[in-house]
Amino acid sequence: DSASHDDLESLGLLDLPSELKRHLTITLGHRNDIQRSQNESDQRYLYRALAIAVRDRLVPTWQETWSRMNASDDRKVYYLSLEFLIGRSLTNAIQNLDLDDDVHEALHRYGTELEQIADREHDAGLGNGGLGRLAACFLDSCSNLQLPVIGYGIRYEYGMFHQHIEHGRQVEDPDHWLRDGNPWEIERAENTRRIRFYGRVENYYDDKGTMRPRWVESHDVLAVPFDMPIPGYRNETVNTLRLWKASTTDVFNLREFNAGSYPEAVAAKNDAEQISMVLYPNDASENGKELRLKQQYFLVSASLQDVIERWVEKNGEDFSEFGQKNCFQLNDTHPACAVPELMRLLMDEHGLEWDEAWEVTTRCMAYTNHTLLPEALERWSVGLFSRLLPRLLDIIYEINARFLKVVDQQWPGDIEMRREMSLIEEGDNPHIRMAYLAIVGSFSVNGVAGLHTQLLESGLFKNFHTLWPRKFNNKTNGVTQRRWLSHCNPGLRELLNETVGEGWQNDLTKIRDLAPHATDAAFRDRWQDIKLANKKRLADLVFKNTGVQFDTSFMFDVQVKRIHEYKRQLLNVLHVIHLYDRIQRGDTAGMVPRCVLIGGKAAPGYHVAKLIVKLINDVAGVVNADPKCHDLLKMVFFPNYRVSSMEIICPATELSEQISTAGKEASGTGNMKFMMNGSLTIGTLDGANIEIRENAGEENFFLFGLDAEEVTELKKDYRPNEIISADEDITRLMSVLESGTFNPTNPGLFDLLTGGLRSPHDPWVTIADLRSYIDAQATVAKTYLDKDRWNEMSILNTAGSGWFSSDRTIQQYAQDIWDVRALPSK
Ligand code: DL6
Repeated sequence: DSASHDDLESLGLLDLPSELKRHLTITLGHRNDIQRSQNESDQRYLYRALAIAVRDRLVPTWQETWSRMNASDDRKVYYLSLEFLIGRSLTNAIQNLDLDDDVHEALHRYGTELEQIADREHDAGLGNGGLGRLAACFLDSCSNLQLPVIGYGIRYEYGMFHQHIEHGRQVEDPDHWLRDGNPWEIERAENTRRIRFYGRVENYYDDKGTMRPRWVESHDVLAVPFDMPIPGYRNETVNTLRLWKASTTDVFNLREFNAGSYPEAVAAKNDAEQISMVLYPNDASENGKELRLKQQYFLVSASLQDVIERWVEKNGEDFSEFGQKNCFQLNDTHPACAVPELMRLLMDEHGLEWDEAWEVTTRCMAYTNHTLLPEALERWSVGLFSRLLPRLLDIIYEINARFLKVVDQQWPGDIEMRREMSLIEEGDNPHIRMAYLAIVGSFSVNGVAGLHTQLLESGLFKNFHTLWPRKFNNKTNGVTQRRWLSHCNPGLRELLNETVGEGWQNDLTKIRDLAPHATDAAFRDRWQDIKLANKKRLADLVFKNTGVQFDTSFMFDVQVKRIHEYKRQLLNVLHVIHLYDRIQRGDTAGMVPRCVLIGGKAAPGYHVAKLIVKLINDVAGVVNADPKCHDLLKMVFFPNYRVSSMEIICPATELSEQISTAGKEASGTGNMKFMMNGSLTIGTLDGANIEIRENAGEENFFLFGLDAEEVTELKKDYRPNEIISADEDITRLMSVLESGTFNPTNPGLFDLLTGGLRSPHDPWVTIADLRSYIDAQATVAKTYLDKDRWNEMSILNTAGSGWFSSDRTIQQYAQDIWDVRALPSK
């Protein structure tokens, strides 16, 4: 145990097997004597009892870390994010506390194993994809590095929807992940905050006779915090993720009640609670819905009030050092209201003047951009803002007026520049540009991979970069090797421990030492055996979920991520159709048997993405039913892809598909998980793929396609139909697709997709990259036939993955942006 035996005893804790029994029988009141039971209900009880027993062991360190942080005068960081895609907590906590042996012993008495019990935990799916999972990896790294960082988010009652497939189509089911309770959270009702909405702004005279604005007649909602522990790796540190739940205010209730409107009072409760009811399931398009803006402001206001209250408790009303001692990292523009909200709190609640408040605010706000897609850039209608957050709108107008003076100094008399850079997009229905608000209010703006940051500087935010070049910086994403290698790939973990020592779990640069072993034949065999065992595990899961039997001697070719046109799952499908067509024609020389797995969720309102899911399923259906394909090709759409499925998928993958249109994927993080686990990448020069290729070595990466500049150039005169007719393979595969092979009873079903591919206006230029992709896939096949070469390349990919640890990313944030140091435990 991480705490010593004496420590545990002094806290009244017994050894783990006894604690498990106690929680099972006393805390949860379980009636049966569980003996070798495999019954579902017993296993759920066991999960809950074990989770509580493990959590109890985190609590003392958690309290100590919190006090250590509060006592310190060093700068602190708050990671504000609408999403934290945590996944499961039990196995993570067991690993970080080094409790594996105790847990094994405790469960042995009930005739079961951790793997089975861990599977009973619902994923905490409080995020859509990359952005939310990045936040979770970052918190893990902050704890690992003992940095004083608190995560702030929303405790959604319903997380990311469950996806199931009916007749090849995605169907969404609500994800009530809290239905069996959440043993990992502790409610902190004493830190409840009050959040205002609606109402109006009026002026009044304060005690000094100065006229000041104030927000009145607001409808208030309460924010109740629930804390989740974020354990560091065997380092006596447990940081906090504070998630806010919305609740009604008693006063609001009572007012209605006194007026004799009991039902209305209860309805009001519902109204308030709606704010934290459900996660918006769009990962790459803004929403514009009032409830979404409420969520954003709710998170921001509650979190800022929380930080300010702790500040005032310690420092009184002196805010002169607040900016130096606190830093808020805005995870995309979703929490960008933090800029005007901090101004409001400092001025209206704590009496600062504009200039002081602005000085403080711009010293502590930092903004991370995660997308170049124009449809994902948030803009809020001024009308909605003025109704919902009237006081914030006044502040935004004032920020803008002052900012436009700066623009005028830089570009005197340039009206067009003022229009372009204004925080308000003018027109019949004016909108607030949230990214611009975040840039103006922050001291740091960063992109998430080298190419992405370059494109922000030279494109999307060019004018801002010209004005403030030093605000901009790059922080290439990373993922935590503790979840994405050590935990999910136990076979490889043991081999790495043996080969390079255990230090890589804390310092992934050490994994470099693996490289010399790539040429050792015996080592390569062990490497391949581990992959094979992982492939078996995945094949079982695929069979359980789809009924399709994957052959583990085939190459496992995988693309898992949100379904989006720019990520080009369609390109992958076109290649499968090409292979299918070759098999039909008996042209199979040099072909390597493949299992192609595609998984991911489509936003419920994204029609084209949902049609892509249908196409994948229908192509898979035809391929898997065709005896000619039996020895050469299998395909599945993996349903309900989520964090816990990736933990099985990435260790088993041999070929990682990273095939977005160059210039569109900001970074990608799945690409890094695959690389760590020894997959080879087939990919474009996009996002972090570029850095993956540099670190793996060009010869260990299958590159294809146009680069970002070439894509821009091509779009001036793009003629996909000419490309199709000039290429025999492509002509044939398009005709297989368009002749209804996959939709015999529903002609025209996929016309929207094929029409898009053939359109000169296809933004994703899929056809332009198809030839190059098919050729690169042929090189993949050829390489796979040479087992030694393939395993060598695989080892060199893992060996080169040190750069992609989120520990490295977080060290860079800590040094270059946050200016914070570790707070070591005693
Ligand atoms: O930075 C994390 C992740 C990147 O790896 C992906 O490339 C990017 O698509 C994703 N961005 C979003 C966009 N959301 N918004 N806004 O999820 O961020």
